[in-house]
Amino acid sequence: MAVQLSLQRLVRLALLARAYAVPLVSEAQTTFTEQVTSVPVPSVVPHTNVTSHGPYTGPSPTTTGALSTSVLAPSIPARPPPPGSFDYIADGELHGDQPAPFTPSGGIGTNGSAPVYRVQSDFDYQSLALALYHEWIELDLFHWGLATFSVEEFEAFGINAEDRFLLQYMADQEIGHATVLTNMLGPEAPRQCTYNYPVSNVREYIDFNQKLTRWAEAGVYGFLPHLNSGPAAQLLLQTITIEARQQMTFRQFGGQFPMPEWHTPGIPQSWAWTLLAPYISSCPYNQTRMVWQNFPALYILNQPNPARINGSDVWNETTGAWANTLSTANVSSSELCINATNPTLDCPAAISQNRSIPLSYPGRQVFLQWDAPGQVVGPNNSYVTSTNVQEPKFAAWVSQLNVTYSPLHNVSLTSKTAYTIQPNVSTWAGDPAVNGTMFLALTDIDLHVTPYNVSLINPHVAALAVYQAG
Ligand SMILES: *[C@@H]1O[C@H](CO)[C@@H](O)[C@H](O)[C@H]1NC(C)=O
Ligand SMILES: *[C@@H]1O[C@H](CO)[C@@H](O)[C@H](O)[C@H]1NC(C)=O
Ligand SMILES: *[C@@H]1O[C@H](CO)[C@@H](O)[C@H](O)[C@H]1NC(C)=O
Ligand SMILES: *[C@@H]1O[C@H](CO)[C@@H](O)[C@H](O)[C@H]1NC(C)=O
Ligand SMILES: *[C@@H]1O[C@H](CO)[C@@H](O)[C@H](O)[C@H]1NC(C)=O
Ligand SMILES: *[C@@H]1O[C@H](CO)[C@@H](O)[C@H](O)[C@H]1NC(C)=O
Ligand SMILES: *[C@@H]1O[C@H](CO)[C@@H](O)[C@H](O)[C@H]1NC(C)=O
Ligand SMILES: *[C@@H]1O[C@H](CO)[C@@H](O)[C@H](O)[C@H]1NC(C)=O
Ligand SMILES: *[C@@H]1O[C@H](CO)[C@@H](O)[C@H](O)[C@H]1NC(C)=O
Ligand SMILES: *[C@@H]1O[C@H](CO)[C@@H](O)[C@H](O)[C@H]1NC(C)=O
Ligand SMILES: *[C@@H]1O[C@H](CO)[C@@H](O)[C@H](O)[C@H]1NC(C)=O
Ligand SMILES: CC(=O)N[C@H]1CO[C@H](CO)[C@@H](O)[C@@H]1O
Repeated sequence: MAVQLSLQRLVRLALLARAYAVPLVSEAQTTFTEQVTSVPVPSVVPHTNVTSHGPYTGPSPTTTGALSTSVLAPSIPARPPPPGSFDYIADGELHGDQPAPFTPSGGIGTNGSAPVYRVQSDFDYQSLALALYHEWIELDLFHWGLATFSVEEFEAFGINAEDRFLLQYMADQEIGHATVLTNMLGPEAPRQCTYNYPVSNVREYIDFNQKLTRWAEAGVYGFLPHLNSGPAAQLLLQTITIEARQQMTFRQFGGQFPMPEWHTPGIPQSWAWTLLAPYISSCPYNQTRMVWQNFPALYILNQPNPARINGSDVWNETTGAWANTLSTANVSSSELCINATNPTLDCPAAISQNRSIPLSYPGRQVFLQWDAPGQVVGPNNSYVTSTNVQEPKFAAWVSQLNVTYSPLHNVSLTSKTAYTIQPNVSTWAGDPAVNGTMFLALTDIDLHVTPYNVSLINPHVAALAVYQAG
């Protein structure tokens, strides 16, 4: 009986061994350690460590401006919902025959066709190329910080050796992200560029990372459901969820509440490109160009400063326009939250930090200044800022699921200044909409847009910034 059993077992093991091409170690053994099956590892996209940083100083570019073909109309008209949008009866019952057991009818890309992971339109190409430009800058930015700042400088903000390994790991994640996007774009995919970063210490660096990953993330959410290629959207989705975790990690490194909102906003591609391009110094000869618009810069003159104990008590404390990242240059040591001894006011790196003095609040007067269009920005200074707007009249607060307009006051077209009042709006009861790392645009009209059509706002945008609401 015992012999029979062990024979059966040996036969089973031999079959298993053949299936996995694993030799049996010893016939006498009744158990064995299955060897790990190896499959070929796909290579990553060619990349190097960017060695040059700083503003572009080379010759005037041979090509300027966004990529374009024939432009059919100045804007896309708003239309009613497509026919049939209200036909489906949402009553919890099944309304069609099932294509297979346990499978409801409907869905897109569900009929068994083999997925093809490639771009399928200009919209897809330009959107994924934009996302790739972001992955490349992040790869360099995360490495650059580790190489630039000392251990002591990181540790002064509570960012210890294990945290710094996480930063290194996040850089490595970008290699995978750049690879998957490059593979879906093909041989003309944008390559690595050189960059300039508006930071001079660890605190400013962490804030820039926190803001950049937010607009990179929100930039993808804005186009993901509009891609022609569902398979490409699938892979990008499984990439951008990592970006979202990085954004939260950088808020945690900065001692900020990790996610003071219930939803993450989506923004148009031209907004992400507007915010990104100024930090790209030069790109290789032949780099694939972008179709997207570069809007003029908006300066938040009293941009809340998360490095302060009282972050809203500020004037002109950013390292520049666009990202409007925090500057610690003129903050006295006693006003820095990193030095606070009261745990409700301090801000070393942590999983979560309560900030008992809010960075911003409904009713706050926000002072604004903006640039005229016609400035060269981006790789090799080869893109030019533009807007259709003659006179901005509103501030559009783009946060969570909402675009909320507040009127501009004291608009001066000569000094290009105005102020507005932070609106008091909620997504749902209990969730103030304006919070976290979000976006502020100046517009000429208060066009009603919602998350799926927010890019219809573009012809009305005069200038653009990141706003640090919480
Ligand atoms: C870039 O530098 C990092 C160290 O910061 C190193 O781990 C990595 O291997 C380098 N990558 C390349 C492609 O040289
Ligand atoms: C399956 O769906 C795809 C679109 O996802 C479509 O192009 C294709 O024709 C469909 N195939 C069949 C057999 O219906
Ligand atoms: C941009 O500048 C870089 C560095 O000077 C140069 O190698 C590249 O050819 C330039 N690209 C364009 C499109 O002019
Ligand atoms: C530039 O791009 C074109 C096609 O886009 C390609 O044929 C050519 O080889 C490229 N030149 C260089 C120097 O990379
Ligand atoms: C924080 O600063 C704002 C703006 O100056 C001020 O109104 C508020 O009273 C300050 N809060 C505290 C707790 O000091
Ligand atoms: C803000 O600070 C910068 C740099 O110190 C200065 O050039 C600019 O004039 C200031 N702007 C305002 C509105 O105070
Ligand atoms: C810091 O303050 C000084 C004077 O108080 C001013 O000249 C300088 O522009 C300020 N720097 C920044 C970065 O705001
Ligand atoms: C953190 O903030 C929340 C909301 O204001 C408050 O209910 C809670 O008591 C605070 N906890 C600590 C430990 O500060
Ligand atoms: C933003 O969120 C934080 C964390 O929940 C909260 O303490 C703060 O009061 C919020 N700000 C506003 C304006 O609601
Ligand atoms: C707005 O303009 C009015 C009238 O010129 C002036 O009295 C007021 O002080 C200005 N407000 C601000 C905040 O500049
Ligand atoms: C904010 O967005 C939610 C979800 O779309 C919507 O229900 C709510 O009415 C919006 N609030 C405002 C003030 O626009
Ligand atoms: C007084 C004091 O504690 N100053 C510290 C404030 O924080 C900075 C940055 O961590 C330190 O360099 C100062 O020594």
